[in-house]
Amino acid sequence: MLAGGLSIALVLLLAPSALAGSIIPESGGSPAANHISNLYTITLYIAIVIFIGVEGTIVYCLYRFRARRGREAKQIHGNTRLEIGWTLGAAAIVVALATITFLDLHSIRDPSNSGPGGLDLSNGVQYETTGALKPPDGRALTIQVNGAQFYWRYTYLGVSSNADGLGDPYTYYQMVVPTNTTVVLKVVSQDVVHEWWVPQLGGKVQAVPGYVSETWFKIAKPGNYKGQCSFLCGRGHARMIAEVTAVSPQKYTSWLAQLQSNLTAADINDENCRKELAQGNGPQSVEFTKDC
Ligand SMILES: [Cu+2]
Repeated sequence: MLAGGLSIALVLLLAPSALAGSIIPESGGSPAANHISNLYTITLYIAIVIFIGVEGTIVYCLYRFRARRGREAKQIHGNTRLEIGWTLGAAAIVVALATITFLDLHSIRDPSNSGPGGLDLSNGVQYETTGALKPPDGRALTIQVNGAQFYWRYTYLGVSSNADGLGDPYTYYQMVVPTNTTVVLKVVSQDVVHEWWVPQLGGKVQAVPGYVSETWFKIAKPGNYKGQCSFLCGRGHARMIAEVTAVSPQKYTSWLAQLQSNLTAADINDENCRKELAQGNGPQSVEFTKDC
């Protein structure tokens, strides 16, 4: 009996770390992922207790009531009290799990406000999210995630001063975000259905052509969080890897300014090349800019 109790305690103790990433989802990056992981852990604990109880009873009965010479099995039919007991017990477990899940659901789905030390969005109307998903104070850094065969492109919305909204800086593969800041993602696709998933930051979100799906995360500490498209989207699907890099708000601001000036410089160069081409200077001409 003591050995049984100890082994149950050991399994319960080791389960989360041993099973993290396989049965229990990865977490640690963002509140939503942590809540998802907690729900799985609670369910797993209950399942382990039930598993050990049922299997233990079976093994005990096999031993205790095994066939012996001269022994005759008692002929019984049902046990109303037991049957009502385990029906009510099972129902109570299901109701408890459903209640816990629904109580926790809003912490997974709805963004919370940015934490102290996050990116200053106080005067940044440009960062304000306009979709359905927003934190209570309405301020979140909004980034568009565009799925395409076979890459992810991230557009840092509201940064450009262009009236048409075009000209916002963008990156491929790696998304950079500030720590302690609520980031709302607007997930879109330009060809087929893709699925954005960085396990440590939260659940999966489908990128469906013609629709804008939203999700959010808030990363407490700097680091890299790896992800991958999780919806078979064609033969290059396996190459649709993603990375979210969290840096301090100061680093983020200077990184974004650098990105913007790099893109502007590339645009000016592009424009010059086009002018030279229009003047009849081709790549073979001496005047043609080297960088074209
Ligand atoms: Cu894919």
